[in-house]
Amino acid sequence: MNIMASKPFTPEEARRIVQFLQKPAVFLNMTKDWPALHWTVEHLSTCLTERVRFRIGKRNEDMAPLFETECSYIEATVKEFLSWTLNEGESLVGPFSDYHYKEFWAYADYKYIAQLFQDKPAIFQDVVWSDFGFPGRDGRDSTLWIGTQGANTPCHLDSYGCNLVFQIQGRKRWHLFPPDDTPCLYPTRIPYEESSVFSQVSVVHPDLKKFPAFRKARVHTVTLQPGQVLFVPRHWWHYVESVDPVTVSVNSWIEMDMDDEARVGEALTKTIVCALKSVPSLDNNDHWLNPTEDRVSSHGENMQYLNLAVKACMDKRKDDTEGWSLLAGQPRAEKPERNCPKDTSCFKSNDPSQTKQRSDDEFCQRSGQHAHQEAGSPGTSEEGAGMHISTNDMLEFLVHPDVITLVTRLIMCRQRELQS
Ligand SMILES: O=C(O)CCC(=O)C(=O)O
Repeated sequence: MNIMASKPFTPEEARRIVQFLQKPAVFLNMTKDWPALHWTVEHLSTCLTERVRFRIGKRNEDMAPLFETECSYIEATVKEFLSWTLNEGESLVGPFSDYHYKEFWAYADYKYIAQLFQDKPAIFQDVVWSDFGFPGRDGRDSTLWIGTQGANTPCHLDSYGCNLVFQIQGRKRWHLFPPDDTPCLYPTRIPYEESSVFSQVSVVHPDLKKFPAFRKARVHTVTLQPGQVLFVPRHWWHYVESVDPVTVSVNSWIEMDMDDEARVGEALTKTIVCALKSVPSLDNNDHWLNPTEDRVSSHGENMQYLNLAVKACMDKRKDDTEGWSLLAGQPRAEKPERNCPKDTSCFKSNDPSQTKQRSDDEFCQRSGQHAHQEAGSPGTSEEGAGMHISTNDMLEFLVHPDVITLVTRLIMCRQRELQS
């Protein structure tokens, strides 16, 4: 029998599911013919011979999440990792020698396959995301995760895109929460990582005295088995734990239209976090930068990044409006694509651009931004052909009375919660 014919969805059908579904889902029988199905740790130990960084954590049942800033790190080959798991740490030499297998877990997480296999590009084709309707998307656009039992990723949401996760070896348990549950998950940007918002709650052993609203969070759990593909919709929170002795998975984040605006939010967050955390002070000497971040960027770099993000958003908005009037009455998906690096051309938000623009305009009017722009004063100051946001502009936005009121309310809410 033709394996392709026995797949439950055509690429077009799978893509539409990914495009419109607002809940997590597991795809079955979509990967039977994917060569990456053979990427077990044994196999990877033969083709991935360079050392990679493993994150090490202690197996325990803490009521606080183990953030990446609190883990240990070692460099080891997959072969050394494999023998650590096989010997269960008995008579060990080498990079894992300080870590008893029964006490610790290890995780080579979030590894860009494009970097791992840069000298073996043929291997990229082992991962066939084109079966999900994303032509040309393969291992080059994916990350690899290799872990032992107990290896976990703290609960977080990804700011950009949605996610397809292919489980290859062993099983992983996913705990997912909808975006509407964000207040119940006590979001934090420390540790700071661009594109990840962490939860302060250890979702498997929550401290309900400290985080009472977590009681109301609506968890969706699934244990992902080898061969299955999990779809994680945009902004769903997730905590992930390996439940078998060895696990391997590969994922790919799929870009979405809304990422442009999210990029502005991320640039703002980075600018504020870096500015405040770079100030020497007694309460400012914690490990706040996630190890996945290279370094602390300067204020100048952050403002430049912010300006680029805003410009990309405005250019897109212009394109969308023009596209809409050119194709009046046509669905947006018909509009010629410009901004997506990959072919995600029909992968659009459900928001018609006009509705979004109207609500943006109303918001601007309410917050006084139109008046500013028309008067040519702060909000956005002119510079050359474009509109440059300066540090003063940014300060003005941040100390806007509405923002200050919201922050005041958040402070008071937390203090009241701590008191009760
Ligand atoms: O597999 C994991 O441990 C976490 C994966 C993850 O966070 C993601 O794919 O967004």
